[in-house]
Amino acid sequence: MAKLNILRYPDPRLHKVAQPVTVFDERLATLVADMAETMYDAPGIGLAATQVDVHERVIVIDLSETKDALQVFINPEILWASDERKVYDEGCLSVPGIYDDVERPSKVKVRAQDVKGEFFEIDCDELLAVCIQHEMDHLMGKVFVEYLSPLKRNRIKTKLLKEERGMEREKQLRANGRR
Ligand code: K2U
Ligand code: ZN
Repeated sequence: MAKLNILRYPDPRLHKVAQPVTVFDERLATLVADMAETMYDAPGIGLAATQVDVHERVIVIDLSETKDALQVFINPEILWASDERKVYDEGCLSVPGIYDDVERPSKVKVRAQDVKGEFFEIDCDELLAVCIQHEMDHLMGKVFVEYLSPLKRNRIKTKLLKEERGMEREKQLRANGRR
């Protein structure tokens, strides 16, 4: 297994639309395993393939305290969403350190395939409903900051670009032996 690099907003690759998975083979199983390892290491409770620069419709989620209840959603689609909506203070592994309120349907019914290609349906509520919708946005090239005001989004973009430049400078100094 391998830890994969998680793209950081505002990397343009986060806005690519993922393609459906058509071949359920060892490569896919390895991708799922690598995504799970990357998610647990981050740590996070969900991860979409888009975030690791793989533009296929693959999501991993684990809401368990013991981190031993991995859920895999391949080619997920929402069959039904409640009229009732709830606000959740969302974060994102691609937007580190930023949390803000996002309103979404409180319940969704999702159809997806497992890693072997078998179809299943699941009724999602509470945190699973929030997480699956957040991840499915990623597969459509959408990052949660796009639900925020342009002012907030631009401030987040500026902050993360400044951090990125600082990390690049630090890496350069270490490479030159000056740190
Ligand atoms: O897409 C991601 O970056 C994964 C998110 C999943 C998530 C987003 C919003 C709300 C719930 C889940 C990361 O896991 S964000 C980190 C995190 C960790 C624990 C609870 C909530 C968010
Ligand atoms: Zn995210």
